[in-house]
Amino acid sequence: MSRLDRASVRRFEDEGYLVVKDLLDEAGDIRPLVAEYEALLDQKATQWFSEGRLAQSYADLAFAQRLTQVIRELGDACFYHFEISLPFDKITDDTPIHLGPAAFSLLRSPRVLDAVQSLIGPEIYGHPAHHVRIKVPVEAVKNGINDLTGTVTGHQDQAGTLPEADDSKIVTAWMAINDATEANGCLMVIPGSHRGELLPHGPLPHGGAGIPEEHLPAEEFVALPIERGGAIFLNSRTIHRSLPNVSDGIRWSVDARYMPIGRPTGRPFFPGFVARSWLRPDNELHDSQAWAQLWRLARAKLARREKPKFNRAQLA
Ligand SMILES: O=C(O)CCC(=O)C(=O)O
Repeated sequence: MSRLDRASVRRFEDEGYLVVKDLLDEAGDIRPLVAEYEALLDQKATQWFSEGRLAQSYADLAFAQRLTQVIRELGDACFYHFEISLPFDKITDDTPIHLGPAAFSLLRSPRVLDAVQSLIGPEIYGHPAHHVRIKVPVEAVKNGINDLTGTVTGHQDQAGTLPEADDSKIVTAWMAINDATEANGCLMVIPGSHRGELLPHGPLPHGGAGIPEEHLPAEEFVALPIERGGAIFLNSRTIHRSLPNVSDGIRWSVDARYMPIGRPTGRPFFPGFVARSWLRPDNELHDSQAWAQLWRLARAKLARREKPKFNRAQLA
């Protein structure tokens, strides 16, 4: 059981975020995901080398260096092959997405769901906004502002959904797959900012989208370094960001969102799933193949329709 104690729940409510050390299970949550990604990178690098897109397959490099070299050569758009969600734009039948069993299993981690249950109750819907982010050293990316592989500008997650979800009580669980440090671009928050309104979001002068400088509150961002296996929970109005990775390693995280079952997700074109239900346990989705199929169907539908409006600012 990884339920949160009352003091932690109160801290989350007061501050709009909560840091929980050692939440993930090394054997059950982290190692299967790492192994899945090592195999995926091996498959992709081998394929891209055989297609003449990479100078080498870099099979002798460790995961972090190999991914960094692949992104250095191909650009960060290749990271969509490692991402567990679809982009908002230009979706075709071939748009890459990774729908592996270990990724789905992490979204259903009982330890994460126990903590989420302490925040929103036992009827838990897995919101479709979930991402794998691997921030590579800033020197390896031409476009440093990329919310999967680089800098993430200040924003509130509420801006990433349609207004219909404003009362859906969506909670973000940000999970550290390796140590997140100030040097490699850990998450940063403005404590208490969830008590304010949803601020304007839009394209920013130096790239990306988020809250324009003039609308950011005067309070400082606080860095939240956290070790592998830890998690940070965020209220959907907590302002957060992350800075460039100036280390020579990677920063690897998975962020998922959860909400009470039966409310609008604010992302109606992407599929969610029942993660936990005490009332109707039969509705829980346990099968990663079925989850993958939901995403493939969504992709096929989106490839055949006009670009829908996903959110207010086209932010993740
Ligand atoms: O991981 C990051 O750097 C940013 C994460 C984020 O913006 C989110 O989880 O909403």
